[in-house]
Amino acid sequence: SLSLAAPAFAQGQLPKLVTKNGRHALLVDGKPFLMLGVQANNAANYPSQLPKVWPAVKAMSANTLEIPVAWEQIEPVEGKFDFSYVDLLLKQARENDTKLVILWFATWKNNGPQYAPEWVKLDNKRFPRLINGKGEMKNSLSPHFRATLEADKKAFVALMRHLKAADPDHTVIMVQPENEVGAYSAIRDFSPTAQKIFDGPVPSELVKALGKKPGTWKAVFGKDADEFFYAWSIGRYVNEIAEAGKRELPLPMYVNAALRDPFHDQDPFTYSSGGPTWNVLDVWKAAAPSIDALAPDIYMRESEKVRKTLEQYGRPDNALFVPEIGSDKAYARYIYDVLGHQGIGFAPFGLDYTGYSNYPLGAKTVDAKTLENFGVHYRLLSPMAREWAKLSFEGKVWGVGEQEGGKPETLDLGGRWNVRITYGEWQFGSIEAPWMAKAEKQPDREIPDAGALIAQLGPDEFLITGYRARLTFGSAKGEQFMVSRVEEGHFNEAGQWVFDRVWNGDQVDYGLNLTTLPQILKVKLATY
Ligand code: N0T
Repeated sequence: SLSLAAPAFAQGQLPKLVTKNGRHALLVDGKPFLMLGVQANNAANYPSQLPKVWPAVKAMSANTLEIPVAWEQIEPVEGKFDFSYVDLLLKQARENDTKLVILWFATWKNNGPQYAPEWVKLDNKRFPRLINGKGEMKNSLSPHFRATLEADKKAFVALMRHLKAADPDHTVIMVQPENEVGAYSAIRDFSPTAQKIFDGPVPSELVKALGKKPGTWKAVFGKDADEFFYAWSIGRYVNEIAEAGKRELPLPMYVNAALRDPFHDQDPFTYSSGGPTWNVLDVWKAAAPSIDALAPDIYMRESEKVRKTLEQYGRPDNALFVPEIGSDKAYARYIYDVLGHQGIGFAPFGLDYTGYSNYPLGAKTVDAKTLENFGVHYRLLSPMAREWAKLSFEGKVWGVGEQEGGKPETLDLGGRWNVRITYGEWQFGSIEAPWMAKAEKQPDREIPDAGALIAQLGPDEFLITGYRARLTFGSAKGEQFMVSRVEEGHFNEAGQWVFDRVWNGDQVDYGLNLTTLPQILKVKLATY
């Protein structure tokens, strides 16, 4: 049986991403941690902007801030480093009791080198850009040149060395080298240097990893050769940087992906080719063993697409982590799907008061209401975040966000039991019952915002929580059964379960109605 009691924290332990029996946990202070995160806007990485960031982190009850550190700001002049922003960021994160994920914006920040220092991005000779298949030079640095890799690596190593000294308590829990790597309007680099490598053999590590026969890229991968070659090339480049950084301070490192269509093949010319999209995850796994996770940035609102993406990235060999998701209300309920897929963290993008919003990807405006769309879920989850992370790592968990139209669904809870999840119900009766036909509809149901989480505590015992959802347990084999005890409670600071009351009567007669209140229930089922 699972113990929910948390052992004492071990301070100063290095954060670590661990895998056991195909399940994953991000260990912070030695114990599984659930990241309830938020990512700051792209130009929030300056001392002047931080006061506009922390109030949003607070308002959302986030426990982690993801924020850029730009190559141009730490090495404006080659070889001269300035970590004053990093130091201020660390100090303020500690004061705000918030963990950090550092986003290393360097060679690639979405295809381009805008965040590279001028001495890099204006020196095309020393740091060449790529040439696409049409012979056009694009504003994206090529991964095939040593000078570029060495320069980026040197700066990243300096950053990690600095963190090692300046952050002994590990306020920084993860690092993201680069951002949404890959190239737009180019499948790969076709420059003579690149072409020469492309015409050579596929490296034996990759041939072996994918169970292929040796040969040239074209011979081994056919129509996928250009993209696979580029994914491998960028993967090796990022891996070398991550590996060198980890030699200074081995924090967990992940690479985020700008996604392609999750269901269909899409022309790589139209997305960030070479990044870890679902079709090249195995190439990336082989290319970048120093990268702990490949992580999807989700800017698709449809639950079908989101769920497919979570399946693609949550694998026994890849911890599911969503470092970016759109910032408006429609995305908020996906926290439940991410946790249902045993995700280790979740972070909407661009929620701060620096004055930018990325509609139509995310919200039109970023204000207190926008933050609260996520805040309601974070406030529900934060008191039990450690316990959830532990249950997710060691046991069986399920979770779903409301689908479009409040479509009900039934989850199989491992054989004996199932649970039907319905939305838009009043607490009494059922909207599906004819005698309820005259009852009003629940208000504010146009944008799906509900979700439910279930964790198995024992053969016939479950922990449940959620938001605006009704959970009705059932016997998978049609046995006569009853909900024998429903205990409402909460977790205290030490992670121990505190009993508050037993739900009975109206509270259980029409399923278990999770409302907008932060409710956590332990449910026991029995046959008779
Ligand atoms: C994201 C963000 C930021 C379906 C956009 C998303 C962030 C970067 N890029 O605000 O720039 O740094 O990682 C790209 C989405 C592609 C379009 C998807 C259409």
